[in-house]
Amino acid sequence: MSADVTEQVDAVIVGAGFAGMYQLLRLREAGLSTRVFDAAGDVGGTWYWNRYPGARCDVESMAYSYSFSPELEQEWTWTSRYADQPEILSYLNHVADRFDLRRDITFSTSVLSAHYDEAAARWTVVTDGGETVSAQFLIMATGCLSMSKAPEVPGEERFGGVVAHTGHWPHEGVDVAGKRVAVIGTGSSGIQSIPILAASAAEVTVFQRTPNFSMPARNRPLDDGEIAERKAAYPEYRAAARASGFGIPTVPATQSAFDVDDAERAARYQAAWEKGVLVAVGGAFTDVRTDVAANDTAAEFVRSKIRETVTDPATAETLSPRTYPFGTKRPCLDSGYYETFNRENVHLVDLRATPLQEITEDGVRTSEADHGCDVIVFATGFDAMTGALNAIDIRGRDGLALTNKWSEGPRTYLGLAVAGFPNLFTITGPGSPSVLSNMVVSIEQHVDWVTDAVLAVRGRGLSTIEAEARAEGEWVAHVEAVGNMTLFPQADSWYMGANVPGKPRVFMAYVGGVGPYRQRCDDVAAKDYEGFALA
Ligand code: FAD
Ligand code: N01
Repeated sequence: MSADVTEQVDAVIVGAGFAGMYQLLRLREAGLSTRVFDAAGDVGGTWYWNRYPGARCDVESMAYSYSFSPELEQEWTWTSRYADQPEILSYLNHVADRFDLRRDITFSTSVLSAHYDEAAARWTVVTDGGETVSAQFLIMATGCLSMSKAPEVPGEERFGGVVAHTGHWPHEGVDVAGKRVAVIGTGSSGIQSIPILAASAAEVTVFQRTPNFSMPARNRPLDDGEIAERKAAYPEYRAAARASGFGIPTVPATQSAFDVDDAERAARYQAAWEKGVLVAVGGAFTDVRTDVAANDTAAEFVRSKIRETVTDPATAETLSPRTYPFGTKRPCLDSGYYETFNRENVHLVDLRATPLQEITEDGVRTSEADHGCDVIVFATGFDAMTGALNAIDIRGRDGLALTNKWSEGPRTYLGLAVAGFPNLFTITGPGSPSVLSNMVVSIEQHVDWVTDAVLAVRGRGLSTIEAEARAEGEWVAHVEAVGNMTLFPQADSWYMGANVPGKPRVFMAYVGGVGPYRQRCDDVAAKDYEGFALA
């Protein structure tokens, strides 16, 4: 053991959210000594950090949960269709307790670097807690949406009031009662928090750069009958989720938006709207995600709903997305978002017309006015998919830095592994369905696959598994080609890296579908890890 190394383990996992927790369980069951590190003070990942008012899932709770343990599935009972953040965090705490996970997790500790030692065929992992751990395998469960994006507005430090980012909301909460609140950003986090903030603040001013498409969540308490029914049918339900396009069982559309007349089309969209399901409107016809004209029928349907809901026509128009196809920036499920703009204490500022200039001592300055406020909420999102990975000094063979390898965009084989970085795995990494799916389904699939791969290496008395450059190149080309068959590349979205200045513009998720992707991963394993070198 080198002088610096404080501990030797079989595996290090970075992150203790849904992914890291399950990965720990699987490796522990397989008999590997494992250490987990998380910068957070406890388990939960996303659900530990995102404590802003209104935070909740938009995949139904009974689907957005682990499937690996039938006992866990049966003993946990969700109270509402879309659980709020405290309930999801309670669930993850329950999982941590039930499977005694915390004993292998070190909290409040960031992994700073991970360097591959070719001679030893091991990773050397350095933390800000002063530990240097040597591990055969390194598994990055660092999250796709865990690195908050800086708001890029000058002057924050001189603001005299309270500043909070939705992505790392203060644990003690932010008291907005009777206060003037500025919210910057109208993605999912803004859209979830604005109605709740408006209910208790004196004034809420929403600073919108790009309007988003949002649909009513129709959240409600779950009743005993439907809970019992789903619990009884869990095996079939989970199997359908695993085989589906987005990790949510749906009946696929069979007709183009232009196979039906205007009245029938409107009726189909209305039926989808009433479901309160994220993928319903986009899935109403076969071509909404692939054809601009078909897409515009869906977009116009949502815009008509905004006009129906928002009483001031000018505000309704400002809230109506017109610069990108429906669904190419992630749509939202909301609870009373558009209605909130009918309140007297809520104001909308269009940053396209009057750009944000700076934060002052007293508030937010645009090109047109000073907007005084007591609290600023940055709902400005994340450096998604690659942000948390690139923040760590990861070096593979020959000292190659991951940031250099990915300087023109992430390159992976199956979103699971990177050529030149043996024994390193990324859970829901770029190039996998990840953020285009019910992420718990994708996380479980990755963790199971990685565990099998690790056991294959060890079971054969070998040391390493590494993606081959050729297989990686073919996969990257395939991910791009499938993405180009959709409208996704047309939007300036975080899927494209467009929300972070200087980030390469690459469609980072795999849109070929959760079911087909799973099959591909299984085939690769069955063909003796085709495209990987085992040594
Ligand atoms: P995370 O939960 O992000 O956990 C990653 C962990 O890694 C974090 O705790 C972080 O602190 C830690 N970490 C990162 N880097 C380091 C480092 N260098 N050192 C130490 N620790 C590190 N997905 C859905 O499918 N459905 C939903 O309804 C849904 N709702 C969401 C709502 C919000 C508000 C957000 C932000 C995301 C939502 N998502 C949803 C996506 C969500 O991120 C995933 O569903 C899931 O929680 C990801 O789990 P994870 O374990 O992969 O990553
Ligand atoms: O972040 P976002 P988010 N000046 O990037 C604006 C998941 N999630 O945290 O679009 C002014 O979507 C930015 O404007 P623009 C989900 O996957 C799920 O809301 O770049 N404005 C945008 O309006 C989601 O997609 C839920 O022009 C600035 C907003 O800030 C993902 O996490 C809830 C700006 C950021 O929106 C991210 O969502 C929450 C600037 N400098 C999150 N910088 C559920 O409902 C950014 N903006 C389950």
